[in-house]
Amino acid sequence: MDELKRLLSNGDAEGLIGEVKRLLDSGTKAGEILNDGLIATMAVIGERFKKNEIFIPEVLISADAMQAATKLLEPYLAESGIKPAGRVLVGTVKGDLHDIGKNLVCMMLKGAGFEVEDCGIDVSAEKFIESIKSSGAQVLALSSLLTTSMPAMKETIEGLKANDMRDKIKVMVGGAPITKGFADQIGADGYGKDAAEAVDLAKEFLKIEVK
Ligand code: B12
Repeated sequence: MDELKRLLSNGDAEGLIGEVKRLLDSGTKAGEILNDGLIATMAVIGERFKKNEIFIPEVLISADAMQAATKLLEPYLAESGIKPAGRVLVGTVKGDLHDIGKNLVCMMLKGAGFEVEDCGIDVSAEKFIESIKSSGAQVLALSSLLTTSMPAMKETIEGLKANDMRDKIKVMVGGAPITKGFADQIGADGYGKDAAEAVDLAKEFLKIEVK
């Protein structure tokens, strides 16, 4: 498992895939590879990112490698009946096309074992509501990078209320111009300053122990 951790930390996708295959062949359980190997390492990467010890490019490279390795494990995990930590719907709100931070949030959530549905960019309140209904997500993560798109976060929360859905889903907001004060003001359940905090919030919402 040490080699797997090293390869993921270095973002070596090819090496990581080879190591995951080797571990599976040698009888290591897919759940063990996911939880003790990949997720545990992504948590360390998230912490280092939070402390500014590593930066976005490194996180993106490791997150990509993690996604490739997770894909490989998917059929085994489905077989062993391991349940995902919860389902999160993620999107950049209406009027906003920025998606780098939103993609990072998706990747870190996936890395932490959440099932993630990415609604994309420029997503209207109506589209979010439709997607919540069809996906049964427990958490909604909204991203905004423009001061002009911030009101769309409020509109989305108002839309949930109008559809009697507000108490059925936890809402977190984030993005460069967003603050805790703004999140409180629009009635969001939480604000995260980075992708690692998005994971902490999702765990908190779903009462999963934060390591
Ligand atoms: C890259 C970029 C672009 C790219 C976007 C490419 C893409 N695929 O996303 C392009 C060139 C397309 C672009 C376009 C525009 N941009 Co621009 N863009 C940026 C820039 C330089 C970087 C943004 C970025 O990706 N940062 C890196 C990511 C990783 O950080 P992040 O998004 O903040 O995400 C992190 C956290 O915020 C958090 N997070 C993000 N979302 C969420 C969600 C949740 C739930 C949580 C918990 C956390 C979280 O986690 C992430 C990881 O840590 C910023 C400058 C800046 N400093 O932010 C300007 C900036 C956001 N853009 C700006 C502007 C004005 C525009 C344009 C209007 C320019 C124009 N005149 O056309 C257009 C708008 C288009 C539109 N309708 O959206 C302004 C906004 C100013 C304002 N007050 O609103 C900025 C601040 C630049 C500036 N200083 O003027 N832009």
